[in-house]
Amino acid sequence: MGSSLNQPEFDYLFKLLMIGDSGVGKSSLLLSFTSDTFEDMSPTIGVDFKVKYVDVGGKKLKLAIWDTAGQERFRTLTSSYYRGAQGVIMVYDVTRRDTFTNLSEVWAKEVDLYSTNQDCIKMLVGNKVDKESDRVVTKKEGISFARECGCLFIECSAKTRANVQQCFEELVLKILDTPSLLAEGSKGMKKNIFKEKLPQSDASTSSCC
Ligand SMILES: Nc1nc2c(ncn2[C@@H]2O[C@H](COP(=O)(O)OP(=O)(O)OP(=O)(O)O)[C@@H](O)[C@H]2O)c(=O)[nH]1
Ligand SMILES: [Mg+2]
Repeated sequence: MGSSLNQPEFDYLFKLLMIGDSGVGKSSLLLSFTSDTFEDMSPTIGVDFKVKYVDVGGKKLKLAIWDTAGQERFRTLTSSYYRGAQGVIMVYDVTRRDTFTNLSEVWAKEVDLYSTNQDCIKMLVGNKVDKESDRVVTKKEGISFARECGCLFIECSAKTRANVQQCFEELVLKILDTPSLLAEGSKGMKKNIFKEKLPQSDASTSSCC
């Protein structure tokens, strides 16, 4: 019964950003997380965006997940998407070493440069662990790099969906554990519009332009 009309739709809105080289599986991970499916995808053009509602740590969360293009020609476009993100997911492909080395050469630098939340939580993700026989980047190397740049770390597979939910959940739990990212003024403001005093419903008082 309890009508949802006077209940806030969610407790927090978090903006998450996915970055990493082209072909590492960012869009596939996002699809795997939001739709429980895996299909062959075309490279992302510019940026894509998906919303998912989750219950984590006893909170109702709205996740706005920005999936950026890894291709170099979109790099300048990508920088503006860092604004206000509480979490950044840096993805590499465990079967392609260049995607791993580019994390320190390119992606970690971008995060430092463009991130506007200084406490923004970073998650390093080694994807495609289903291709174990083609693996060239060891788990130990991933852990070590994550430690170096203060990231969380997980290995997963968008294809088998191994660890995909955990990846997003662990990131979100850490955000929930970071007071500065929950504070009003950050983009993760508690959504309170149903509790806010609404202006008098008098058209003449409207300040809308
Ligand atoms: N075997 C395997 N293949 C994967 C996995 N994740 C993605 N792929 C494949 O890798 C290719 C690239 O995946 P995308 O998700 O498009 O990669 P992306 O990082 O979004 O690439 P851009 O949009 O160009 O930045 C596709 O052919 C996927 O099917 C995985 O976990 N395992
Ligand atoms: Mg993509």
